[in-house]
Amino acid sequence: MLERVTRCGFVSVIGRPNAGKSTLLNALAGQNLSLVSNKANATRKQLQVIIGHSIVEGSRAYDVQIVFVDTPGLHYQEKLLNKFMLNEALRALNDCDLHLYLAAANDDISHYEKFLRLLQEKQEERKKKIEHILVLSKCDILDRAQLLEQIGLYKKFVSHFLALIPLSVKKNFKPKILLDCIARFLPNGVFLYDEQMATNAQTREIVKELIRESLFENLSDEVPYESDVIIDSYTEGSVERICARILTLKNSQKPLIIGSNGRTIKRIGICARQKIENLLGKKVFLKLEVVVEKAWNKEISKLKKMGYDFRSTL
Ligand SMILES: Nc1nc2c(ncn2[C@@H]2O[C@H](COP(=O)(O)OP(=O)(O)OP(=O)(O)O)[C@@H](O)[C@H]2O)c(=O)[nH]1
Ligand SMILES: [Mg+2]
Repeated sequence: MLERVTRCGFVSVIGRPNAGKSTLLNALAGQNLSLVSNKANATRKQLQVIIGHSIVEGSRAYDVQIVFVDTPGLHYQEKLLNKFMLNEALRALNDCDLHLYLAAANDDISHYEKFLRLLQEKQEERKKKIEHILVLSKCDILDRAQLLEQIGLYKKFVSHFLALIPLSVKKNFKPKILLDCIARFLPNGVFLYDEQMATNAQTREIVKELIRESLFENLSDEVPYESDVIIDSYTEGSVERICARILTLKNSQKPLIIGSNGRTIKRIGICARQKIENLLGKKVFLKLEVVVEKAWNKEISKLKKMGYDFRSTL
């Protein structure tokens, strides 16, 4: 008879912009909770995705609650919003029990070396070892020989990581290998969240992200980067009624979002509505409005109103 023990811990998903962090979490959750884009720097703030898993070690069975923390890509820019984003990533590095560092399979290894230097600094500051699993993401973009070569390069850092896991979310994704590995390294403890919960985020926060995802899909250049979304009202019913405002920085961006005869905003609306309907499994009425809000991303107080609240970290 196996003795049953519970484990629970926070696991950050950290790495360079576009490494596939949010895609991995959506694949683990089996639903699109986190914004994904082929454009880098899409995720702006932390999002928790909660996954249950079980492993057996010796005579014990462990039921494990893994609270993944999606983070913005590690990047250094002077703009206030980018500083907030970096802060979010570093905060996770301070707060979580374990870290998954995602390096895209074709990434230059110098970026991982830079991450190790960052870890070293944090460890000295906190006088505590900060453990991570190295995940080589997007392995489908390399052939077998290239992948083995790439893994070979990382092997010289073997004393720094707990495990190296190559994976692709797009091809033969096997979550068990990754989840088994994480479960081994989390502390024993009671579950922090209800087992039914998939995320700690409120539905309206995820809806905001799905609308932002639609902006990334339908707009080019800097417009999605200089835009954000506010959910003005959210009324539940047989049809969910959602009114949202798309904020953008400059007068010249408003016509780009609306498009000639309103074609672009209509496309954005349909795209976002379908994503929200998929998430909620019910019909949605979505009303979008575009407003120019100069400097929405340039002052701490304005960022806070948009849900980007600088908290003490560093
Ligand atoms: N080929 C391939 N593409 C992937 C894989 N995982 C993610 N992608 C793509 O990589 C791009 C970036 O994915 P995201 O999940 O948004 O990356 P991210 O690390 O969260 O990016 P930021 O939030 O900007 O830091 C998207 O176009 C994904 O479809 C994979 O396993 N294989
Ligand atoms: Mg992301």
